[in-house]
Amino acid sequence: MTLEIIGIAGSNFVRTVRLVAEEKGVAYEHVLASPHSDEVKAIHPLGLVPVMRHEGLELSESQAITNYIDRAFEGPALVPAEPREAAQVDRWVAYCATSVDQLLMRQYVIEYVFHKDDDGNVVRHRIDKAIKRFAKIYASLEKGVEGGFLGGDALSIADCFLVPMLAAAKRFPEGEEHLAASPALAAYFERFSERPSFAATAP
Ligand SMILES: N[C@@H](CCC(=O)N[C@@H](CS)C(=O)NCC(=O)O)C(=O)O
Repeated sequence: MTLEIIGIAGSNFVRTVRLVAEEKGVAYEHVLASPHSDEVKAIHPLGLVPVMRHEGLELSESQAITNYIDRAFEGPALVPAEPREAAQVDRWVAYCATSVDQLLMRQYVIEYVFHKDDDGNVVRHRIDKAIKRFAKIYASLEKGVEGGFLGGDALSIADCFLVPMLAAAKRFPEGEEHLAASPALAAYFERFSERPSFAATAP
């Protein structure tokens, strides 16, 4: 049975999982379903996307899903076999899925897209609070991609976590400015955005 990746196209974590499938060359069906829909709640206890189905296996949590796809299917390994190299990938995945996601997605992009005051304007003080921490996080990512990819010299799952968030933040002024001011990160993003997987998963 075909791998089913379930969730909305605009979710950074759904895009992460789809990027991993695309980069592995794994055929999959993208099933559109909203967070908290019955289909999603049947797999994730809190109704969060992405969730996945494959040959009787139902799985939630993007880190578990990406590792499953990497291990279960043929195609280029997206986590290195060498333990120290794998540790670097694990470290950047954890950092992206927690700290980077919290700041860039939850406290910034979602503020711009979903949270408006009674007049329909963005809540400026909440965005201003988030962008105070941008310099530190973009500097850490700038250093992280110095080997060509995040945490190493080959494409890995870590890149599939980072790129959707950079793309989402770039849609808004401060995200675009901080990316442009980070030369290695901007070049990395430019290179990745030319990959077929990037176009195939665009929201
Ligand atoms: N730890 C989860 C987080 C998933 C997550 O936060 N998904 C968001 C979309 S990017 C969601 O479903 N949000 C709905 C909500 O928070 O109510 C994972 O890595 O899969």
